[in-house]
Formats: sequence, C-alpha cells, structure tokens
Amino acid sequence: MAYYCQRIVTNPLLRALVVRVLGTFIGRQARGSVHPMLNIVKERGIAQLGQVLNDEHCAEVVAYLSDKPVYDSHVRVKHAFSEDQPADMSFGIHSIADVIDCPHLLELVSRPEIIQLATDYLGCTPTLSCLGAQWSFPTEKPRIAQNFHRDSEDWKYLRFLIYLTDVDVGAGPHVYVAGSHKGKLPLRLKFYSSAEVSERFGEENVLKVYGKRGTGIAADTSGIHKGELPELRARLVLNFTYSILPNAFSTYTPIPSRHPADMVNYRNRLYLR
Ligand SMILES: O=C(O)CCC(=O)C(=O)O
Ligand SMILES: [Fe+2]
Repeated sequence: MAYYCQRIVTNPLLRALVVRVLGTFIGRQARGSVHPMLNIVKERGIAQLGQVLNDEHCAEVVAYLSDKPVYDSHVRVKHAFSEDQPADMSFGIHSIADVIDCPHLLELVSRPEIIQLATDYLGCTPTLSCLGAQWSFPTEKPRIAQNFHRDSEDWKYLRFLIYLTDVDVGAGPHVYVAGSHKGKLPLRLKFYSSAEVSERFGEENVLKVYGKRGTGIAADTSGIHKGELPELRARLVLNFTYSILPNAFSTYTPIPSRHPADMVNYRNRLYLR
C-alpha cells in the first residue's frame, strides 16, 4: 500500500510536498551548513565523492569477503568467488550479515559526511533501507539492473555505490543520465535503450563513472541509470540506500551488532539492534 501510494504520485511538486510533511514528522538534527555536494546532487542527480575508502581498507574488505559465499537471487550459492568469470552466475550477492560484519563497511555507511549528504538531500534523518555487496561477473546476458532503468524505492532516496574493485573500461562502470531525476516520474517503470536515452537527454549527459577501488558515488536513482555489464573483469560494489521510509518490499531482520552500542541508532535500526 505505502509503496503504491508513492508510485502513483508522479507530480514532482506533490511529491516534494509529501517529502516535506514526512520530513517534518521525522525531524532532523539542526546543522549550520549544508553538504558541499548537495547542489550537485540536486541539479544533476549524481555526485562523485572521490576515493571514500583507501586502498588498504579495500584490500581488507575484499580479503574478508573472499571466503564468504555469494548468492544468486538468494537461491544458488557459489562458495568463494574469484575475479575470473564463474561459469554459472552473472552476479552474486553477499549476505547482509557478512556485509555488516565486514571491516570498514558499516563505518563507511555511517560516516558523518555520508549521513549529512543524505540528510540534506532528504530533508530529514534518513533511514538505511538497503545494504548490500554485489559482484557482477562477465557474461553475455545482461541482467535487469544492467539495462537503463529507474529505481522506485520511496518518496525520495539517495543511493550510494562504492567500488570495491577497480572499475575501468570493460569492468562495468556505473552509468547515470544527469538531470533525469527531475520532472514528472513515469507511472509505469520500464527499461530504456541507449539510443532513447541519448536522444532524450543528450549524449553529453550520459555519465560513465570509472575509478579505482574505493571510489564513491551518491545518486538519486529515481533518475535513469545502469551498472554496465562488465565485459572483462568481475566487479564488486558496496551499495546502500538512505531513504525516508523503509522499503515496503524488504523484510528486515535487525541483527545484534558487534559494533559499539552507540553505532546502533534510528538510521540503521532496520539492520542493527
Ligand atoms: O551497479 C550499478 O552501477 C547500479 C546498479 C543499480 O541499478 C542500482 O544500484 O540501483
Ligand atoms: Fe537501479
């Protein structure tokens, strides 16, 4: 119900009004200044955050995850992965428990700058409503999120993607259509071809993000985007979303945290207790 309510309201002014009302109920900590990238996200829908995790920490993350299983749609399991193409999977998702326990990741998700950007963009204290680490492996067949699409999680949300492997040409850059988050949202979700996107928004607005491991992106993924199919090498990405409300389609089972008690809070209540 909650999900469809927000989906049928496509008028941007009306959506902004609802966001404001919800934000007033939820509230936020008062701050004197706004995040320096706020205007970039508002205007373009995406901001490149630079290297948010240093190389040493990325190496620790990859080492930690290297003996953890990955799941294909939570069904097929592949034990341990490699950056070589596994024959039978196009992508693999780590369990949320492994992501939460992974060194550095929860600290990164909870960083004051990240929280501030999400808070400023949403206008209230954000809720962590999606968290995952996902491999994409080279394959002939793109999966759904590897075609241009819009997400539709909530009234408003900001999604963060942090590359945990180097992403250069052939390694599956994130592609975002700058400015496509503005205006009226379509009632029906659909996929967009590259030709359609270039014609409507201009080739110059189709932004491909390359970067060393540790590179971060913040994007309003109600705008058109995709993770390009990696042709040459596997790609590991940490992704998380800060939204106003929890995702209506997710079931959350908060797990006891190994982290200090003061790291458990309203923002991450769906994942930690
Ligand atoms: O992996 C990516 O670059 C984007 C995948 C995607 O569609 C998303 O995170 O919403
Ligand atoms: Fe998406």
